[in-house]
Amino acid sequence: MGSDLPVAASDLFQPVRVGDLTLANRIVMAPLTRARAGPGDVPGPLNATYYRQRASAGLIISEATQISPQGKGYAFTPGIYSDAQVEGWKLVTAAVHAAGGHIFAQLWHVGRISHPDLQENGRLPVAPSAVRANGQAFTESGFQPFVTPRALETEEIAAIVADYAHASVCARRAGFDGVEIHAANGYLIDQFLRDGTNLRSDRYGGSIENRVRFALEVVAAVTEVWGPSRVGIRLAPVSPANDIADSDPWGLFSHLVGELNRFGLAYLHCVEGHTTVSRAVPEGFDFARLRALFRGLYMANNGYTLDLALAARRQGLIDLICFGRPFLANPDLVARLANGWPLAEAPRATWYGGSGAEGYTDWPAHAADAAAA
Ligand code: 8OZ
Repeated sequence: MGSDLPVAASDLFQPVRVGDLTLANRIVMAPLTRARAGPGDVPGPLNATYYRQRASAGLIISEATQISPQGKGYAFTPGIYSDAQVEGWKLVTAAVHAAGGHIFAQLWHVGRISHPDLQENGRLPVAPSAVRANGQAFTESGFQPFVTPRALETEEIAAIVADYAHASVCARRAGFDGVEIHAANGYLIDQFLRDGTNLRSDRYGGSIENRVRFALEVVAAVTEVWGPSRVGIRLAPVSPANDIADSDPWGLFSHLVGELNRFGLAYLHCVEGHTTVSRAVPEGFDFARLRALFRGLYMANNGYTLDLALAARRQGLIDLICFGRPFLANPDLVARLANGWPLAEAPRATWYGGSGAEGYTDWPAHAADAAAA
């Protein structure tokens, strides 16, 4: 990921104000599911070490973290709703802060992207409508096909919004600097947004105005707890991840972004293209136009190289740059990019699961690597 462009001339490596926070640089560690939480979906000391090692990022966004037992869709992902989880996350936030970093919690409800084996009492996962996703859920006994979810009753939706508020309070108690609402990648909020998964006829379905209602209720509830300048939102407007589809992504997301402007959020985080797969953007959608519609900071993500990020920053297209995969095997990614040092690559087998340091916290910083050689 070495650069042909002058790194020193870019402000990507300079401090930046985000709301009332000053971040050390504009480089953000993306939310990365690692599936290494302990019993009770509680983070522990090893997770704290992992995040501390990466605290030179201007901002860390935590791995996606379920807001309730119902919001869980993968084995071994952490939660942010129980006292034990709050205590576990305190280890993480204290470690990141001691290393001079900042960290937001990513708030997550998977909706239909789950399985009865991951739900309390083997219940069906819930979704806006009873539309099954193609694909498989990662459960403790391996991959299992998704099931047809149960469509939420109108009266149940307020309780899920309240779960977002409760998780927001837990994130504050746990010492996070803010939260990011995960509205991307085909999970519950995205399922409400899209006409491929939202077939409702109540006030949460049908028109674009109705389909964005749940997202905006969640944003209102979370900003009520945190204040808007400590809340970001992640969208993936053109990604088909988790079998999500919509007939008019531009109409939908340009409207949503216009509505988000009412809140004064810390940032808008966009997955540009197909999450982790490609940066291709279908005709009719334009991220530069979306960014121009948003009154606030724009965080770009998905398959960026340093050169792409430098160029996008120089053209005024981005405010913050989010790197995911490169942070897996390069805890000191910021220094490696700034100095043109080589990057390590984490084999896919190390991405998810595992209980020890291997493939998780055993990636050395470049200087340590060089000293050992
Ligand atoms: C990869 C594996 C499991 C979850 C997302 C939270 O797509 C995820 C995720 C990614 O946003």
